[in-house]
Amino acid sequence: MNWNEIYQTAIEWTEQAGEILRAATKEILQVEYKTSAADLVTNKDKQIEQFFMDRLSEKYPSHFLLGEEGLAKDKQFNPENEIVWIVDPIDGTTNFVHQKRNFAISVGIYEKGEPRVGIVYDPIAKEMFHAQIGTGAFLNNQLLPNLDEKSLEEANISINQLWLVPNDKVDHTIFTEVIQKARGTRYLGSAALEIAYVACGRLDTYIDFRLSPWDIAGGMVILQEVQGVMKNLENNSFSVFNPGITIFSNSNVLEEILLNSKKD
Ligand code: 2AM
Ligand code: CA
Ligand code: CA
Ligand code: CA
Repeated sequence: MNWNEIYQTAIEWTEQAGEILRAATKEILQVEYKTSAADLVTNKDKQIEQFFMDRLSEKYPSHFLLGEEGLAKDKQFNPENEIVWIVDPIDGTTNFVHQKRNFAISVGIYEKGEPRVGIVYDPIAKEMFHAQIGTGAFLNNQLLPNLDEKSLEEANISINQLWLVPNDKVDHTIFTEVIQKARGTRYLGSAALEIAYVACGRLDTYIDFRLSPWDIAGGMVILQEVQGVMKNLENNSFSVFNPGITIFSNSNVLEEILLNSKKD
């Protein structure tokens, strides 16, 4: 398996897909609801997933595609045995529709369940975060340094509104002390970009639940390459296929978060 070639090909395709999305921000979008009024999908989500599907079946017909829009879901595969491209065609669809920025294409390539390549591309900012396992992470052509030592009081934490107010999805009190002690909180609305931002130090931690493999598969490889850490608060064994309540973080900050979070 020529992983350098796969890595370069994935970057090239993601860049081409990004051009389609950049152009799409000037067009009229077809927007539909999926499960609720807060859960949007556009014709472009499907078009980009199809773009990856077409190219994969031509160049790497033995590789599988696991995409959010499920276009290839009839093709059965076992992630433990195969090479799978885990693709989120637009991560941050709400931002894509409302802001026309702050969204990304996320691609993670895994072999027998092990991470190999990760790409998170913001086509508006023209920021390509990319990594091949063992060879460092990059923002465009710049090698990203390993994350600095940091404390919670110096940390910016990305966390969404459900951790701040009572709701029926999560115990919103788990991170109250963490939020009180942190320097600041942010929430961007694109999981893939938020993980990439932790990897380049713009954020120090990203906390979320309800994540799916395509939200995190690309970012995880990038974060791992700068010695960032990932933790599933529910079962302690992190897997891209079962993320649960997950913390993506600078390692020192994670230690303090665990000391300051309410666990049962
Ligand atoms: P998406 O844009 O690809 O759907 C903020 O909403 C982040 O959470 C985005 O990365 C979004 O991905 C992801 N997300 C995952 N599940 C979601 C859901 N059920 N509703 C809204 N966003 C969801
Ligand atoms: Ca979605
Ligand atoms: Ca997503
Ligand atoms: Ca998506």
